[in-house]
Amino acid sequence: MKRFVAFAVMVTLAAQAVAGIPDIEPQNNTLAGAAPALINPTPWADVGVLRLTPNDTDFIKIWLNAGDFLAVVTYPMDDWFDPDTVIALFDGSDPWALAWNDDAGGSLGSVLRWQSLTPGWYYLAITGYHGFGRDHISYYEGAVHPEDGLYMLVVGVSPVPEPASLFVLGTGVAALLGLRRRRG
Ligand SMILES: [Ca+2]
Ligand SMILES: [Ca+2]
Repeated sequence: MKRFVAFAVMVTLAAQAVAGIPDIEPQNNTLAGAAPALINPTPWADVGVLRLTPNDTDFIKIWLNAGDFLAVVTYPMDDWFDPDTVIALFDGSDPWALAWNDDAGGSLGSVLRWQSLTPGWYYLAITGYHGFGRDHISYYEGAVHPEDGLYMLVVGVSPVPEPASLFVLGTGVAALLGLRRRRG
């Protein structure tokens, strides 16, 4: 049974790794049309190769639990500089971004790290650079930009260890030690 469970977990992980983050066009240009939904038991990470075309934006829906850390990286596949990406995270109701980034690490790619305080669906937006206003939804919906090319998208979600689960772990370790002592 244990062996079967381990096998099932391995198959599931492999399937997720192969599936990757798909490029869904053209309906993902607005927050309302965001696709696909990324929801997995935490911690998880996934990667995809997506294309930005002129005026294109990619919205991706992501589920975050309370306390989850979201990390996002875009890697412009033409020598770190093309396409010049801008990324932002929205909660679905506030037009102002929870977090955003344009250029990171000496490239024109973008990096974002953010912690969720409430569980829910969040919306990641990726578009081409076209001036200022990068912290507002209007920059991403109806964007007008010349960027054209492939970028690698890496998304990772990691949980904060809960005091409750640490307590359970601690109790388990204490029980094991107790068992050992009794046997020894
Ligand atoms: Ca798009
Ligand atoms: Ca950029």
